[in-house]
Amino acid sequence: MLALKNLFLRSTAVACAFLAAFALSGSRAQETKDMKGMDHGIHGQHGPKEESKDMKGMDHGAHGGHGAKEESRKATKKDKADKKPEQAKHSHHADIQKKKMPGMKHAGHAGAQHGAQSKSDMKGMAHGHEMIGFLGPYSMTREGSGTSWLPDATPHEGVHSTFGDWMLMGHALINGVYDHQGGPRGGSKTFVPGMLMGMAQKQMGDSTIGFRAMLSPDPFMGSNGYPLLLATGETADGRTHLVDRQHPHDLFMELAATYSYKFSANSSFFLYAGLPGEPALGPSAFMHRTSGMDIPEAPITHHWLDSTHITWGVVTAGVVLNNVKLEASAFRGRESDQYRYDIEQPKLDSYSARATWNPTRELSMQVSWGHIASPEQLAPNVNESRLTASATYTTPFTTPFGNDNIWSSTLAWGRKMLQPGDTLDGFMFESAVIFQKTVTLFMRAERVKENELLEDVPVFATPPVFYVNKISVGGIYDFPLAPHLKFGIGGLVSKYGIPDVAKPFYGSDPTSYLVFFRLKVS
Ligand SMILES: [Cu+2]
Repeated sequence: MLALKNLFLRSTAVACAFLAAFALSGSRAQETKDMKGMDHGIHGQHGPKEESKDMKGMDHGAHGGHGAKEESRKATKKDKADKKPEQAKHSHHADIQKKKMPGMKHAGHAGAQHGAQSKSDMKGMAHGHEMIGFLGPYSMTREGSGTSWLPDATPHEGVHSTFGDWMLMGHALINGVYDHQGGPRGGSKTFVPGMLMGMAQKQMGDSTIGFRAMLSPDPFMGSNGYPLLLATGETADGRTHLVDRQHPHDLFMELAATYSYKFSANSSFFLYAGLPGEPALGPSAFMHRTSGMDIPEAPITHHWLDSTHITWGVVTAGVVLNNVKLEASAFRGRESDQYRYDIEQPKLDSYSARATWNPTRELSMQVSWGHIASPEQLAPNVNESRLTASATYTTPFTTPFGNDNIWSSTLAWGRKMLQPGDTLDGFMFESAVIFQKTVTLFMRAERVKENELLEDVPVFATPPVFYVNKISVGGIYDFPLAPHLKFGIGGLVSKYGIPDVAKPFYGSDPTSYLVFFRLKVS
C-alpha cells in the first residue's frame, strides 16, 4: 500500500512538472507563431482566449478560400452580397499584412476590424481558421486517434508552435483517481491514468508528412490495472485473465508516421505506419473522442470497439474523397502483453477495413471490420472477427450564459465473433456537455454480452454467457491555471444491471464511484 502511494505521488509529481513545462512552452511559442509562422497550410490553432477574441471580431465571409463548400451551403444570397465589400477590404488588409509578416499566407487572419457576425459565422470561422489534417486537406479537428475521424466541429485541443518548417502540437491529460468499485467483486485503488501526445507536421507542396508520439502514465499503476466491474480483456501476469479490472495502457501508446498526398482540392491518398499504432478498426479511441475523453475510466465495451488502439505493428493505406474516407490496415492481432514499458515484436498477421463519412461538420460515422489473429495471449487458438459501427455528433451551442459550449455524443456497436467460440455484442452510448470550458457533465451507458466474467467460478462446467449493463454519470469543475492549462475536480457514479445468474457473485445492486482531479493541457 505504501509502495503504491509512493508510486502515485511520484508519478503525479512527474506528470505535473511535465505538464507545467509543456503548457508554459506552448503558450510562449504561441505568441511567436502568431507573428511569423503563419501559413494557411500549417496554420496553428489558438488557445481558448485568443480564439474567442479572434472569433468575435472576425467575419466569416472574409476568410477567403477556407471551407468554401460549407460557406456556400450556409450563406444566403443576401449574406453573400453583404460580404463582397468586406472581402475586398479584407484582401487589401491581408496584402499589407503579408508585407509586414514574412511567411504569412493566411489571408484573413487578422480580421479584428471586420464587423458584425452571426452564430453561423462563428462556426464557419472555427472551420476556416484551423490547420489542415495529417491525412487530408480538411480541418485538423477532424482527426481522432490513429487514422480515425471525428466531426469537424470537434473543439481544439492542445498547444502549438513551429520549428523551422515544422508545425508542432502537443496535448496532455493526466487524472489522479481514487476508484471504489462496489460489491463482493469490487475493490479500491488510487491511480494515475492519462496521456501525453506530441505531433509534428510538415507540408511540402501537395505532400504532408507527420510524426506522432503518445505516452501513457498507466504502467505506473501496476500490471493488474485498476478495479472496474464487468470489464474484461488482456492479462496482468500471463496466467489469468483480467476480469473486473481494466488493464493499464502501455507506456508507448503510439509511435507513428504519416504521409499524405493531396491530389485534388478535397481529396488525398495517405499512408500510416505505427509501432505501436492504431489500425482502421472501430471508432476513435475513448480518450480521444470528445464524448469520452473527460471520463477517467475505460468503457467496458473497450474490447468490443476500440481496444486495438495500441497495436504492435500497423500499416494503413487510405483515400480521402471529400467527406468520405476508405482505408485498410494490416496489423498484429495479439494484444499487448503484461509488460507495459517495452516495445513489442511487430507482425502483420491481421487485417481490417473501415469506411468513414462526415456528412456534416457535426457528424462522423464509420463502419469497420477486422480479422484479428489470436488476440488473447491466454487463448492463442482463438481468432476474432470484429464488426463495428458508430456515429459521433459534436456541436457548439449557445446558452443564456454564453456561446462557448460543446455537446458531444457517441453511439457505437461492436460485435466480436470468436473463432471458435461465441458471438458477443457490445453497445455503448456516451455523451458529454462542456459549459464555458468550465463545467463538464458526462454519462456513459453500456450493454455487453460477456463470456469471461464467471470463467474462474468452479460452480459452472462451462462459463455462462449473459448480458450485463452499466450506466455512469458524473461531472468535472475546471479551474484555469494558465492559458493552456486547467485543473479540474470531478466525480462519477456507476450502477449496473446484472442478470440473476451473476448476482450471487456481484451482489444484487452494486454501486461504484470515482473521485478525481485532473490536469489538462488544451
Ligand atoms: Cu485501451
